[in-house]
Amino acid sequence: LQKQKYVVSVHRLAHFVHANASMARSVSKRCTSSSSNSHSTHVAMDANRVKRVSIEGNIAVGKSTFARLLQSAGEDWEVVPEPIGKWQSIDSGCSQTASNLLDMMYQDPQRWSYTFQTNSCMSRMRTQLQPPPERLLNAEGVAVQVFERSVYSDRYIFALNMFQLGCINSTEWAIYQDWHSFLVEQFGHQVELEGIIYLRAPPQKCMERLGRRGRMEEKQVQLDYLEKLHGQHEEWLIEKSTRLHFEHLTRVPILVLDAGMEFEKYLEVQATMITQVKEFFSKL
Ligand code: DCM
Ligand code: MG
Repeated sequence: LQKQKYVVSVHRLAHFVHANASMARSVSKRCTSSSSNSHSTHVAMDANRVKRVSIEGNIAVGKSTFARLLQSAGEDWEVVPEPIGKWQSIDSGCSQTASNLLDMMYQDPQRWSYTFQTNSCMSRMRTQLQPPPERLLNAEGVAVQVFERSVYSDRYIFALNMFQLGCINSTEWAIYQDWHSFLVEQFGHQVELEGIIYLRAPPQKCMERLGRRGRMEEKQVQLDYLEKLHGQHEEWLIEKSTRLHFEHLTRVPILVLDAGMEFEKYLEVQATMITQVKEFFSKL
């Protein structure tokens, strides 16, 4: 009886996932079903799935600028910005003023890094689960949802870096990794990516751009912090030496774009980047 109950609930879950997701995007062959005749339907549906790609890169490398460029270049693409506004304004319920967790984290990283990383990853999960807009579902060409960063950079760049710096202690790190793996596995195909674009630039360039954009919370950020984050990106996306915990992530294709140039200013550089992106998307 127990077993039967389990089977029923798995089927219910499968139905629930299907009913919800199929309205928005197709359910994958890798998702939940074990019955062989639904397999072919899922394979066929998978081909129609809106592709999901994240833009990764150091702080102030130009992700938002690049995202705007993408948004204006492709009608079948939707850019989903990083939910940074939420981290700057946490509604604490009881007090009148919202707290700025981004600022608290930079002011006192030992105290607030774990809390910040929990909150940023949680809000990112929500963002990454957002169904694509209607127009992408009816797109003629390759429809792509482009996310500014992902639950993977949250863990393998920022949280890992904070742990290595000693701002997240080993107990917090164990807890973080535990719920992160649990959530990613639970949501499965819904949070998987089909591709990653890595905007790569020397940390010194990012430092200049960070100074220019002048975000109040980032005033104390030093070059050596950006160098560490650069190293994390290189280890994950170029050297591939970061230990990953999700099999699909080890197979995701990566497009590396040189963001060392001031691409905001040069139309030819932008055009070349867009051509590379189009080619990359067409193969996903
Ligand atoms: N950030 C962080 N940890 C994360 C994600 C982001 O500390 N998991 C911080 C780095 C930047 C800001 O949030 O200060 C995002 O800015 P940007 O989009 O320019 O990288
Ligand atoms: Mg940004």
